[in-house]
Amino acid sequence: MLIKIPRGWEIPEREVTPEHVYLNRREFLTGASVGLIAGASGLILPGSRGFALPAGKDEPMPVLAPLTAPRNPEYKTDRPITAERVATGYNNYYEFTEVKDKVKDVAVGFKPRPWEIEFKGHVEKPFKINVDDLIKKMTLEERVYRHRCVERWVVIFPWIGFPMKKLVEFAAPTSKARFVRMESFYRPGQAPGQRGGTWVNYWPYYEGLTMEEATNELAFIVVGAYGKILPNQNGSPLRLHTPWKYGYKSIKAIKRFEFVEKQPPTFWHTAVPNEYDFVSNVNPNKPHPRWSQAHEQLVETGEVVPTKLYNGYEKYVAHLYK
Ligand SMILES: Nc1nc2c(c(=O)[nH]1)N[C@H]1C(S)=C(S)[C@@H](COP(=O)(O)O)O[C@H]1N2
Ligand SMILES: [Mo]
Repeated sequence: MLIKIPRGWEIPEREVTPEHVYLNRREFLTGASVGLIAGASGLILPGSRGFALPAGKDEPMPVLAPLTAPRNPEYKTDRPITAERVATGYNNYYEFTEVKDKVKDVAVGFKPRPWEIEFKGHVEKPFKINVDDLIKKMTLEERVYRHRCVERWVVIFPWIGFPMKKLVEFAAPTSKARFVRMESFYRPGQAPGQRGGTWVNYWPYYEGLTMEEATNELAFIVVGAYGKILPNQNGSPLRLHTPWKYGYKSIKAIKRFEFVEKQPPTFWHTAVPNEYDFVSNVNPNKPHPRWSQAHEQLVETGEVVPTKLYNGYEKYVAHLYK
């Protein structure tokens, strides 16, 4: 089937940068059943299933240790939970590969345990703790959250974890702390994306939040999903999820939390400053420099729906940005 790629959507090779590119190009080039919808506004998104299902239906799922926790009924979504196979098989994790449906295969060699996490900066006393000792100190709960990538794809996750507020309390920051800086791992031996390619000089991945954001009830430290420990490809052993922000804020496989006075630089802002800022709240009215954010697409069904301000979490976070 011949798919006509409209101008404006197609991205010239010279503009190929992280985030988005892969989605935009590959979906159109490989999706045999992809249809295009051109809305009145000129919006163009894949109409029918725009995403290849990551694993063949018959391919067995990997066996992970069970991890269950009571679901917190406060956090509901207007859409069903994405099938595990889809949400754990369609990933952004540039340390491994930029090919979304291959991340899970490339990340099999990653060893998320044993894992030490370091707390430093403006804290009463800097310390390190084994991830499982940390998890034991926390009360786990399950939260169903919408997960919205800046590239416009959406999945709905049943995460297992604990509020980041509890982690901040545990770290005991001093009154000087105004931001939390988070840093991921540096292991070129286990992560091919750290051995070469476009981002070779940028690792490890790093992100940041204000203290108000980090202690907002939505900010969630994730250690499991779908009733199991977190798969490597989704950020094992421990990651962040801030559901009102674009997915790249939700740093995976965190090794360090540092409490700082000044707004810390972030990975994507450093790499592509004009496209990714510190705040990065989901906002349908603020287009990315190269595409609209007015709509988004569910990975599982291909359905295209309007983007919601703060990804639908306005009542929890709007006051932070007044
Ligand atoms: N360490 C690290 N964290 C990361 C990324 C990454 O490349 N490396 N990608 C981010 C992006 S762009 C998104 S959309 C989400 C994807 O999370 P998921 O694969 O679990 O859906 O992780 C974020 N966290
Ligand atoms: Mo993303």
